[in-house]
Amino acid sequence: MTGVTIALSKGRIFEETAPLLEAAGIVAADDPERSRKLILETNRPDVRLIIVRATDVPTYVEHGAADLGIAGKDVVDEHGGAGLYQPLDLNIARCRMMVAVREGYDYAQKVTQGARLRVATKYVRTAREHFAAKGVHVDLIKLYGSMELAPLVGLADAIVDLVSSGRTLAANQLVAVEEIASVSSRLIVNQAALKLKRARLQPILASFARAVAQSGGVSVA
Ligand code: PRT
Ligand code: MG
Repeated sequence: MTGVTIALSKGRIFEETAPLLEAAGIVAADDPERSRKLILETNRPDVRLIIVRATDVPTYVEHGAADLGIAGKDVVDEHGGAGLYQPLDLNIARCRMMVAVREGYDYAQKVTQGARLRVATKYVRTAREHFAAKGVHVDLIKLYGSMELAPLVGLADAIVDLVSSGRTLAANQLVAVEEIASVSSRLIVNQAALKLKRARLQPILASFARAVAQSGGVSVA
């Protein structure tokens, strides 16, 4: 495919990316929330969008099935970033990666005692690196969703999860005890495509950068 393929997920990423795409002169022909199509044509004959699970975006871009992708820093870090160029923080879908425990659980004391914590999360790599850097021993339990349930039913002592408003934690009598990272969505680019399709990709990257700068964001590389 000589045109440009952009991978993104529906939901909050698509909603917050649509204005940036528009600023780059790219408008999807269908609404991914209504259409069941997984390949969306755009107003530009040389640009198409593919709709994939948020966690799969880096995989499509790494293998060159998509030239560009938009994914949360949480997802990119968990993937590891191999083969990906990350030129731009899009400053959208902002949230924080946090450690949370049940209200009343004395996290600080457990950690200083050198206790072995059971930590449930979808973000196993991120959690492993975080606790290793602190010198805290953890048993990691991989989950695919609803992490907030784990401490309530005794599956884990703590969770590592994303928090934005904090309402989900509060509704489940959990409290955030540590911030691991501030998260926003990143533009990711297949490194080979960047060389081979430079003429097509560079103007799109430049318009994204302009749109982000106008909305107050920052470039990271
Ligand atoms: O939902 P699905 O299982 O299909 O996939 P996904 O959860 O991977 O995708 P999606 O669309 O929910 O999230 C895509 C990206 O949005 C994530 O990778 C993050 O970078 C970003 N983002 C921003 C968030 C949130 N804010 C967020 N609050 N992703 C998830 N949440 C969840 C969080 O996991 C928790 O369960 O919302 C809940 C907490 O929200 P508050 O507002 O109650 O704190
Ligand atoms: Mg979700």
